[in-house]
Amino acid sequence: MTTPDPLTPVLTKRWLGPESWTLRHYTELGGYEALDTALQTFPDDLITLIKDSGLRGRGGAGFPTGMKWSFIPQAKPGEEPTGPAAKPKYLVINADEGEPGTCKDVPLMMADPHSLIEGCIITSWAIRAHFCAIYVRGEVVHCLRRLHAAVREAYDAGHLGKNIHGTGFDLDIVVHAGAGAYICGEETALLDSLEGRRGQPRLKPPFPATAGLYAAPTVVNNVETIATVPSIVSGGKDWFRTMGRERSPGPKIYSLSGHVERPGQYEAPLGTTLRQLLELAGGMKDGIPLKFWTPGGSSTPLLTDEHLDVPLDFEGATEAGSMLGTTALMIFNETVSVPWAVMKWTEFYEHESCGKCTPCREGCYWLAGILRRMVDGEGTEADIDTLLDVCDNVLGRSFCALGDGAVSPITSGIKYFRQEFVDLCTAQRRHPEVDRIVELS
Ligand code: L3W
Ligand code: SF4
Repeated sequence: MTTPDPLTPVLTKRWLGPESWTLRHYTELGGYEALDTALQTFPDDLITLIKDSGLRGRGGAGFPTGMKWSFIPQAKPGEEPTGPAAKPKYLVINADEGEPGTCKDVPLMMADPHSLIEGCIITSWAIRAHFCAIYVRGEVVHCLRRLHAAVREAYDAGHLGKNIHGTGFDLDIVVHAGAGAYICGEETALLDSLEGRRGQPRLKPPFPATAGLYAAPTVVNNVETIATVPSIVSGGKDWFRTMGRERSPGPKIYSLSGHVERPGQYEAPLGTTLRQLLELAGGMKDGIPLKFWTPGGSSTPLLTDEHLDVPLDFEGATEAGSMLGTTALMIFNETVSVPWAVMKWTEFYEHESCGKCTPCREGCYWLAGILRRMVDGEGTEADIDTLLDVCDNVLGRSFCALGDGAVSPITSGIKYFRQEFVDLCTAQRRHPEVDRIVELS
């Protein structure tokens, strides 16, 4: 990773150090000092600090973090807890990074696992949890090993376990491996999976904050969100708000992949534009012009070269007709066929649809089938309207966000590049990429 302006290395500042993942490296650079500060702070004051900092969830939805923590039912000081406040509280970290193009949480956990662990301890103190689970995507075995080792180091150093830092506060962290289903990144499917069941979304409300893991109050937050917490405790809300924009403050890890000279993670303030990020990443690969891109994984509608100056924060991306999502920017140059790319993403959703609700289960199957037919040179122009009609019956009618995400590439692809779909149908011949694959096989 390079660090030219306007980068704001907060989360990534330790990544390039030798053995950056070790406790020794983390503490040499001030790690676990925020924990001491936090443990001397009344939990409700910590929640207020996070609320005032404006930190918003980094997993895709941008929900205000402090507000989510404040939903956890707590007994009033001096009163006996009753009802939900009497139940145990849990913290669950969504480390099931599976959104196509998204590659920020795994690099973070590989390079700097202690920032996540310190964030988990501070958050657990704030919400009064004594158990935290980190649910990691099962395929990233190297990351699981690294987390296990870091958690062990933290126990051995007295940052975890009983009587943390002599305060009487107890916390256990368990690192749990998922089994590779994309849907388990949806928070309630993740909870079902963690409880040992098949991961499928639950009806919301009740939200996990009131009925989550084992039906007890649970905060579910993304890795990057929680790893940001120690820096806010150390730096304060005003420092945090010096970065980013009024309603989307702070730094963000933008992951750039595809046709750029230097793909990778670039930490910059929320509101940074693609034009600025491309400069940091050395520009378009081989100078071939940009054609389309996604701001936050394949679930966020495509944008084009008209949108180079859109501020990439929660408001800016939405105003441009997309979503910020996970800030996984997939960049495609002029050589890429939109119908082909859209078909590949739709096949992903067809495969990952959990099958619980009809619009998504059947819709993704038919959408992928129609797109395959088009790419095989057997589509008709009427198929374009059929695609949009099916999308219309999936969007807003599915049980969870996967259905809405699945139609995003199709509707936005047709919105900006309809002629390419028309040309594919009128040419009545296989897409050249199919010919290439047939030749290769
Ligand atoms: C209590 C209320 N809690 C909302 C909580 C809710 C959740 C958070 C956001 O999807 C998006 C999705 C993907 N009382 C509450 C409340 N909450 N109202 O706030 O909730 P929600 O439903 O807006 O979003 P979500 O279900 O968490 C996340 C998009 O992200 N995405 C996918 C990313 C994939 C990854 C990955 O692979 N790691 O992150 C990309 O764009 O489509 O729209 O905690 O409980 N009244
Ligand atoms: Fe499952 Fe798709 Fe329905 Fe979500 S929208 S519950 S993934 S079938």
